[in-house]
Amino acid sequence: MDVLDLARWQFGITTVYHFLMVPLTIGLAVLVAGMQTAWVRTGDVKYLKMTKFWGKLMLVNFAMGVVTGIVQEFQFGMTWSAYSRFVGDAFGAPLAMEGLLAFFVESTFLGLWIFGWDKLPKKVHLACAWAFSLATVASAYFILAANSWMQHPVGVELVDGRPRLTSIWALLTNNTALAAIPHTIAGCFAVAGAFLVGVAVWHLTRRNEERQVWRASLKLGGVVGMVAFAALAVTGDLQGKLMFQQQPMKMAAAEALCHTEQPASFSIFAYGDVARPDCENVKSITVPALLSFLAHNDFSSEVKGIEDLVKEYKAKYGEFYPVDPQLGELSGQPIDYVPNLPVTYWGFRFMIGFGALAALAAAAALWLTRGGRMPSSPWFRRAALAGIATPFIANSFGWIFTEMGRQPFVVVPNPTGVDGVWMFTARGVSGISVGEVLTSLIVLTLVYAVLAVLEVFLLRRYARAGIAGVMPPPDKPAEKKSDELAFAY
Ligand code: HDD
Ligand code: HEB
Ligand code: HEB
Repeated sequence: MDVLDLARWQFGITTVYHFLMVPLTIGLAVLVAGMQTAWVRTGDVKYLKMTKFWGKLMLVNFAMGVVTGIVQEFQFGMTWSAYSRFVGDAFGAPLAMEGLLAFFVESTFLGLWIFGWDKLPKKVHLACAWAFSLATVASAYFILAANSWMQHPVGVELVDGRPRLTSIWALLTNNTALAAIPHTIAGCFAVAGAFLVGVAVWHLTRRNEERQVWRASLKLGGVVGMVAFAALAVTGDLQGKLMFQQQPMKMAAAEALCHTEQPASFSIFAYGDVARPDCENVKSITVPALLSFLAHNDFSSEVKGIEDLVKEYKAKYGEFYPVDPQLGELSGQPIDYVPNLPVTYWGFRFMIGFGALAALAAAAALWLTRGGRMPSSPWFRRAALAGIATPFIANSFGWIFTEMGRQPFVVVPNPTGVDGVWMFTARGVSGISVGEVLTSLIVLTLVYAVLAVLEVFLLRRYARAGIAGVMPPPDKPAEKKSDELAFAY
């Protein structure tokens, strides 16, 4: 493996890992603020217990999210310095906004929330919860605006071979971003919903305590999970339509659509050698004309296949990489414009498939527990716990598809944008040695593995402790005091 491969693996591993924490933080933060609102409005102690219990899990996960985020940010400078120089003038701005605005607001109000339980007026304290959770959403907005700019650069001019921002507004209202943000946030709620259902079912089937709290959590999680999936379908459809215009190769790759079709059929299951871009041996079970509909909202339009797109790309962006030692093994070699087909094809289907599974699991949990029922089979508990994983998996595949589908570009050319604002991934990597990347790859993977173990250990521990772990019964005031300190860390 050369520097490029290692650097890509490193970014992929660390960032997929970061995105295990992110959706749980965002989804839980908003739901916890909602629970606290319910408590302030009704005075029902059930909601207070929910706020404290889920709030604590959110805090543990948030801490991990921050650590994993900080560690992976180093990579921009370390392994992707050429890329960072290229994009710096364009999306340094949203990233700075993320850091300054979102992170300061996040941490300030989170601090006030943690320490303010008995000190701040109830409503002010509640406002802190909302300020914090909305700040996590704002931070998602900025970082997704940056990522969307890589997928579809807008709002820049080319100065001395580098894009320079002309309009921050264009960047923040990039249609790619406006579609990706609700899709991603809905994915966060899918994660939080499944988490609530899984943990609540665990408690309901094991112990006979605090049933009201767990019932309410289960219901909330189930409903949120189902609504989230509906929102994912609507926003995903929008993104699909944009992608046909903005990154036609990514969509052709998602479908392993080798030859241009009119009308184009949607592939459900392909078998044979999906990895071969000429599609010699690929057979596929298809729904006629559905792909045309996904792309253009009608059942007859043409969708371009990989073959034709490769020709177009070659004509526009060249057949060979320039001869340049910085490009390593790729120097002077033909440019492969086809993304990794098995990954994009199956990544797209796993995203949708695991998401659908999460929605089905949510619906099943609601149905099986309707009207006070509670299945006693251990399978119900196991299935609910396994269900926690499904939206995490869907999210990971969504990103893997999105990020690997844009190869070989790290900044994808905008078909209607300024000429020259694009960059090959091979061009973005730092001029460092294999040994250096290998070292950071191994160190980071180990650090993240340790963090993963710690995260699971802590979440399990606090999830099992239940309500007594955050709010001991009122008849034991002495314990209450020490526990509050523990809650405040
Ligand atoms: Fe993130 C924390 C950096 C992708 C959402 N991230 C976090 C921190 C850093 C980063 C330095 C700690 C300080 C802070 O809270 O701001 N994040 C990155 C980098 C990314 C990235 C370099 C991409 C390569 N992050 C990313 C995405 C999203 C978030 C795509 C949302 C959709 N990040 C957050 C968050 C965090 C956070 C919700 C997540 C977990 C957490 O806070 O608990 O604000
Ligand atoms: Fe990214 C890469 C995922 C976000 C930037 N990524 C990458 C990869 C993956 C990912 C898997 C690898 C691919 C290849 O190579 O093929 N992402 C991801 C996820 C997320 C993300 C999961 C969530 C967290 N990104 C992001 C953002 C940004 C980015 C936000 C910006 C800002 N990426 C990036 C870069 C890279 C990546 C720069 C490197 C280059 C390449 O292409 O690779
Ligand atoms: Fe998704 C991405 C569609 C579901 C998560 N998505 C994506 C894309 C598309 C889609 C088209 C790409 C974009 C670009 O690249 O630009 N989806 C879709 C559809 C569906 C879905 C159609 C059906 C319903 N998803 C889903 C789910 C989930 C997801 C369920 C989870 C849970 N995705 C995702 C993510 C991503 C995606 C995370 C990445 C980011 C963005 O947004 O971009």
